Amino acid sequence: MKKLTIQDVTPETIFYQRRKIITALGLGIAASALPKVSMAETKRHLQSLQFKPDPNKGLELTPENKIIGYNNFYEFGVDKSAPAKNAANFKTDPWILEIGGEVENPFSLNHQQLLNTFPLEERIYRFRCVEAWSMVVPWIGFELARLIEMAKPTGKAKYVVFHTLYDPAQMPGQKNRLLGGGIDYPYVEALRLDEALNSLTLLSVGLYGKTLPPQNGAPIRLVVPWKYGFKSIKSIVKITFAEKRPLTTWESLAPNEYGFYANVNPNVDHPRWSQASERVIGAGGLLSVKRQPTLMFNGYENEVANLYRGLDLKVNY
Ligand SMILES: Nc1nc2c(c(=O)[nH]1)N[C@H]1C(S)=C(S)[C@@H](COP(=O)(O)O)O[C@H]1N2
Ligand SMILES: [Mo]
Repeated sequence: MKKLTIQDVTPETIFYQRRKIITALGLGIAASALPKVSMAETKRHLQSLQFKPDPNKGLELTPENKIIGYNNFYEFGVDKSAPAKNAANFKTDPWILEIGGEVENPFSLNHQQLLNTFPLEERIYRFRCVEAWSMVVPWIGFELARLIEMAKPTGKAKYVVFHTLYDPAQMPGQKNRLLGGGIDYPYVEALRLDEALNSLTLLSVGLYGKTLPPQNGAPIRLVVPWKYGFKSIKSIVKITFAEKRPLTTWESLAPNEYGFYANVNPNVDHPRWSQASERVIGAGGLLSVKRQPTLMFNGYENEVANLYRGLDLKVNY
C-alpha cells in the first residue's frame, strides 16, 4: 500500500483555511466573519477532494450522518444511538487537557489551545471497531508526536496513558453501571511510546470539516487507525507518561477478549466472533449489509508492521 500522506488527501492550502474555520468555530465566531473566499472555496475543494475517487486507496467516505449517529461512547449509554442523544448538551468548553508524568515539560491546554497550538491536518482513515463494523472517517487533528515532542518524555517514559473525563453529573453511564456497560470509569487507554510517536497516530479535534460532535469525543480524542476502535479514547482530560504499562479499560473488563495491543488482524479472531471480515457502515439503511475482508493492521501494514517485529500477535492480541 502506498504510504498515506497528507498530500494524498488534502492540499496544504486547505488545512490553513480549515484551521481558521475550526478556530473560528471554537471561538464561536460566525462563519461570515471569516475571509470572504475561504468558506465557499473550502467547501468546493472539500467536495471535490472528498468524493473524488482516489486511484491509490479508493476509500469511500462513510456518510457524516452515520459517523455522528452510530457511536460507541458508553459514558452516554451502550446503544449505538444513545451517545448522539445523551451527549447533546455535553459541556466541552471550558476544557483543560493536562499533560504530565514522566516528562521534562508538563503543561496543559485549554479549549482554544487544543485547536490552535499544533497545525491541523485532515486525515482520511479507515476505522475498524472490534465488533467487526467499519467506517472511513475524514478526521481533522494533529499528530500526537507533536504534543509528545513538546512534553519531552524522560528516559523512563515507556507508555502514554490517556484518561477520559470523569463527570457522572454529565455522563449517565458513569452514574449507573447498567447504563454504562459495567465499566469502571474513568475510561483509560494507553499506547507504547513508539506506537504513540508513529505518524499515523492522531489527536483529533474535528471531522467532516467541523469541530467534533460530543458523541464522537469532543473536544479532543485519540485516533489510532491500525487498532480496534476501543483504543481511540474520547473526550480526553489527561495524558500521562509512565514507565509501567497500565491496566486499560477493556483489558481489565475482559482480558481474554480485548488485549492491550488490539491491532486489527484478520487472522486472530475474537473468542465470540470472526475478525476475518467486517460490515461496512455505508450510505444504505441497516438492511443493506456490505461485507469486506478485514485488512492486516486495517490496511496500514507498511506503516506499522515494523513496530511489532518479533512479537507473537496471537499471544499479544
Ligand atoms: N471514553 C470512551 N472512549 C471510547 C469509547 C467509550 O465508550 N468511551 N468507545 C470506543 C469504541 S469501542 C469505539 S469503536 C470508538 C467509536 O468512535 P466513534 O463513535 O467516533 O465511531 O470510540 C472508542 N472510544
Ligand atoms: Mo469499538
